[in-house]
Amino acid sequence: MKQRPLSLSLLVLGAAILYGCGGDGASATGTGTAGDSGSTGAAGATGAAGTTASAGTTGSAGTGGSAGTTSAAGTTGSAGRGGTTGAAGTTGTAGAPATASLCTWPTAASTVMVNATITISGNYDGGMRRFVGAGNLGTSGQSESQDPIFNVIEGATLANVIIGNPAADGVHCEGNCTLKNVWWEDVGEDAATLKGTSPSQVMTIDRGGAQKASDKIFQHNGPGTMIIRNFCAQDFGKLYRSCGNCDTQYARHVQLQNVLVVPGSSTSALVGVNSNYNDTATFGSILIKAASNSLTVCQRYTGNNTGAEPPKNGSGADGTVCMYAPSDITWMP
Ligand code: ADA
Ligand code: CA
Ligand code: CA
Repeated sequence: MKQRPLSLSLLVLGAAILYGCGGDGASATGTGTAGDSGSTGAAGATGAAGTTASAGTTGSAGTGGSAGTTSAAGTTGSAGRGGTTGAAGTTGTAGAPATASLCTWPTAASTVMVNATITISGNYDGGMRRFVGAGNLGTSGQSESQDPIFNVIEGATLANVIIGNPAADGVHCEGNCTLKNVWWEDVGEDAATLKGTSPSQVMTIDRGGAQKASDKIFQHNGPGTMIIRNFCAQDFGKLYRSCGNCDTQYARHVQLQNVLVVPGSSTSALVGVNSNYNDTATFGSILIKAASNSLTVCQRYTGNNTGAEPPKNGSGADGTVCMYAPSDITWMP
């Protein structure tokens, strides 16, 4: 009769120890704290493995033992420690796409005829539809009097759009703007222009591509900076030109990062800048599908505001206007 209370006490003690062991792990119905960051995230939906993927939203069970399936919610036990390897982040930021794959042209979901310039404000997602000029916009060729298919106002984003033929004067940006995943199948007078009003404005072109530009792809008329990254430039005259003879001239800046260049018969230079107005051009991860030095990477001009044709005054990296190292440019015929 004296042994029964003792066995009961041992049973209670044993259970307490068991509960104690499980106390370090998250209980079945309790909530564990978030796991540590995974050291490597899985690929983002649209890109290669991100080096900076975010942590999984929930950590795995703590290392202190799995939760006892018969335990009650761990009101007294501490939450499980974060797993030593967090789950891969499902929404990790995708890394930059591989340069060699940038000219993978998309298929249009459908085609829209555009009779009058479409004004873009806020964030516009075109759903990979193809927009084609019609009526007054049904023009291509090199006339400078064409209007754009899209006019992107200050702060707006144009995304997931294919511009077909005729493309008229493409896209105009009034100031800060982003063109994300925009593709020009047959560039009109030019593909896009930064008109701009202030030196602090930035036009960012991220992903997408342009082809069949008998002259320029991107035209920079206002002040500010144009960033062209993760882009395909195929069969064109120049990828970028800081206006050589606009009525009002400014220091303009261009940054090229991760660009696949497939030159055509009219390709003369990647970039044209005015050294006398203190333009700058920087280059990184440029892959040119042509023999070494078979085209000009950075052409310097003496610009003017009289409308005269500006003369060339030098080309190649000079450390002040045209900035790149040999390793920034890869030639691959
Ligand atoms: C040329 C022309 C400019 C402007 C520009 C453009 O550089 O000299 O005045 O029209 O093209 O915006 O396409
Ligand atoms: Ca022009
Ligand atoms: Ca133009």
